[in-house]
Amino acid sequence: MSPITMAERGEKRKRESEAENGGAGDSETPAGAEHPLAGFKLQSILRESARDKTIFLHGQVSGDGKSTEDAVVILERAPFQAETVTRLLGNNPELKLQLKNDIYSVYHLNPPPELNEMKTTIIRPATEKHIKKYVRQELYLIQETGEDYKNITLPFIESGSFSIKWVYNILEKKAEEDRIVHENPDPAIGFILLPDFKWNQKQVDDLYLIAISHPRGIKSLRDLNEDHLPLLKNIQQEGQAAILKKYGVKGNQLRIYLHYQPSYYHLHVHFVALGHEAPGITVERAHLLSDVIQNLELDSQYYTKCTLTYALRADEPLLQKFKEAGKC
Ligand code: DD3
Repeated sequence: MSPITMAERGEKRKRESEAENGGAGDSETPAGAEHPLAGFKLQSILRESARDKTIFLHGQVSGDGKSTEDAVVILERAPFQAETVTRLLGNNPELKLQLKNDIYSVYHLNPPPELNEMKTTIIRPATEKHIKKYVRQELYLIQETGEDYKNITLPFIESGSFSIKWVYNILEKKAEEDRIVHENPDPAIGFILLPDFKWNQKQVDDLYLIAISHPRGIKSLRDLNEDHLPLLKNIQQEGQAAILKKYGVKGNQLRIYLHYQPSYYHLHVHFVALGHEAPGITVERAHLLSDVIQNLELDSQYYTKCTLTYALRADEPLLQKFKEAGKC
């Protein structure tokens, strides 16, 4: 679908939804069947950040027929692009003076719609877990020993319903195939590199890609040993080369790391612009791929034996398991 068609469709939907909102209220309209946020009713604001220019919303949308569905909607103002800033300023009539004092003045600028984009991420149907995830919570550090992992964390992961359908969709080319930047199809040392959801691909300042391993069943850092070195080195080398080729960003300007705990239990590696302070780059969560490779070279069992420190939210079931075991 061309961008123009998408924009036109968006406009059409907007008019229809406005008509709907001005009308009888709950009545179904033809647009209601298609619009991902048809009949959106705000339930609560889960979180907002003035600094990040984001807001996380919980609401209900009309599902199939008469039922309603929970949805999480994340709105985020898009970063500026060097290519369009001149267009933003050049004799723009929508520049309204707010105050002037000496050499200082402040204006309100109303950008043209195409430069006023807002990234909108929708999760629907959203589960209780999705909804809770975005509410701010007190955090607590866990010091997970190798034994703790075996006795507490692993059984918890195995008992849980952690759907990674979206990961398999990518690996099986059922979704996002057109977004793949690089693929090594080898079943043992292969992976797919593609832009993460968090990145709109319009500026490299906040470049963010993920490498998803073709081998399945490697849940996290804890499962890695020397057998995985060829896979990890491959991801590092080919990932860097592909990013240099496509985006012109060199390997020494990338922060390449794994999360522990990860947000999904299938081996993946984050490639992020060094200057971008992405969430999850904190010392208690990010493990540099180069360090991981070194540690495994020193000791194949490094990650089965070592104590890993990470933060858990107050309401997380895993924290409860550690409490029950008298470990925190
Ligand atoms: C996710 C972690 C997961 C909410 C949100 C994201 N990159 C993804 C589905 C497809 C993707 C990702 C979970 C889910 Cl916003 C809950 O991330 C994804 N596709 N991070 C890409 N390319």
